[in-house]
Amino acid sequence: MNRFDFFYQLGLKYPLFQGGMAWIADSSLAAAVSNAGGLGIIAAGTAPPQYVREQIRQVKQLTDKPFGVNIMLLNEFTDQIADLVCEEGVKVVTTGAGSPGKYIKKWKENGITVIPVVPSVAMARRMEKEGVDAVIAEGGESGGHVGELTTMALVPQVVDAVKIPVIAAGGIADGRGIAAALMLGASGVQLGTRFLVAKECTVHRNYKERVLKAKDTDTVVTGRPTGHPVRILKNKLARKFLDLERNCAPLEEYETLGVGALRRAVQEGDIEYGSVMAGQIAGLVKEEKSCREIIEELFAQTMDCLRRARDLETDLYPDLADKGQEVGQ
Ligand code: TUI
Repeated sequence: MNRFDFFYQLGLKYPLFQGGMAWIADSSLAAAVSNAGGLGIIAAGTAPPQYVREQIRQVKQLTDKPFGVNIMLLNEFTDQIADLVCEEGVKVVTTGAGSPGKYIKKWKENGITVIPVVPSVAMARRMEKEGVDAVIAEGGESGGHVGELTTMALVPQVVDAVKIPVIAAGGIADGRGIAAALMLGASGVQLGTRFLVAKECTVHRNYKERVLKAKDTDTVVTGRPTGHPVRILKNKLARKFLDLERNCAPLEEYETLGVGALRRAVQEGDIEYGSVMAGQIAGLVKEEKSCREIIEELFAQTMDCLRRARDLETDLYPDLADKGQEVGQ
């Protein structure tokens, strides 16, 4: 067993998942990622069950490769979607924004590989005990709903705490990030922001352009007082959210401001008053490419980094390297 076997057993060419971005990760994006050798994921987000079912049926038409469904546990239809993935024969389910505890048994009985996002060691341990197959350790650099810890701090602590595979997410958009995640002990990675600007991503053109022109400091976390902090690109909506925080506004006002905001940005292209979710790594994302080009470039860069890491060893300890040569190692 090597640490990538988990992904090969799922039928993937690369240890890479595409993030389940609500209203964005549809059958078009998921099929393109799966066809390129990663795991494409359809996001249920806050959508009704019928939408999710349609997307699942469409993705089956577009690829014969494995794909997954991400279930966002704050969705009011979660119970129905949890059943629907069993009915539709989905092979992999990832979850976000809560604990999938009560669904795990049924999913496992239906042969589903269950992989929750965990924001802490405690949650990772709990999920392992409840029988999940792997965890996604997602740092707060990521876009959308975020935890407190950074990827750099979270991943190695989760790796030490559990025996199941750990997939790193948050702040990764190129091969350097992937190589770093592997160095932290992760078995694979999940990327969202990089795929926002994939050719096959159907998000509104304005959203893509906004991500392409983002710089490092352009994201901000909003909605902390609600207990559901969300990282978005700075715009008029973000400023309004921050005003609410400054004025200690009642929680209902966040709700009013947030309702439909993501959909407004994704579908209507309203990038001023809509919620433009993206991770801190958006500043690194400069080119629209196909999913295949993105994924092949990512792993070419990763291999390059890993080869350079070998050179670093001798750069760091030249004496040891000389000694190694002397004894013919
Ligand atoms: O879920 C995400 N990212 C998301 S979901 C989303 S849709 C949305 N829209 C409006 C408001 C809120 C969400 C947009 N982006 N990432 C995975 C993730 N899960 N990040 C953090 C967590 C998490 C947090 C707490 C997972 C489990 C958890 O457990 C708490 C507990 O103990 O139950």
